[in-house]
Amino acid sequence: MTTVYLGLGSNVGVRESNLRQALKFLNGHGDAVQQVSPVYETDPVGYADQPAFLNCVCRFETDLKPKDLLSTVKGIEGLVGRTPTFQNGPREIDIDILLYGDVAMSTDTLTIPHLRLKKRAFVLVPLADIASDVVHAGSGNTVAELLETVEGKDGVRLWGELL
Ligand code: PH2
Ligand code: MG
Ligand code: MG
Repeated sequence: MTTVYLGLGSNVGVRESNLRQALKFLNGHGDAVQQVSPVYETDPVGYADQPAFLNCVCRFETDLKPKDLLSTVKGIEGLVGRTPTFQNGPREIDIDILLYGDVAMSTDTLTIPHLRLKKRAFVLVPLADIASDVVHAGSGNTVAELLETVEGKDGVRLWGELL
């Protein structure tokens, strides 16, 4: 089993239900969600003219290889009702592989750790709630260290708990 951290986000439809459904489907895949961070309401990053997101992070144990995990989370996005938009655009659900054990890898379709993780307060704030001492493979910094210097933390506001 490998410990994986997944980032979840939603800004279309009933955002909370979309996050809950995604976590439910993740549990149904023979693997298990071990921990879920608090949920934050976050200002959109990358494309401003869209509703605020709800974001959270979960810790997930899996035997799936990175590529198979990617297919699995894409399948779950479809089950939750994700419809195609554009890069950084609005979405019913987004599930991103943030960290996969201590793996650092990059292919055409998948980069681990997630490419923009270090720059995104909406990921680092919830990630630090459940994984502050975990090391970001690649940079060697802990999540807590990355959080200290990231910009945009004022756009990330505690919203509540899902579980
Ligand atoms: N996801 C994006 C682009 N911008 N902004 C916020 N606040 N939260 C997100 O989850 C998000 C975003 C692309 O995946
Ligand atoms: Mg994303
Ligand atoms: Mg994504």
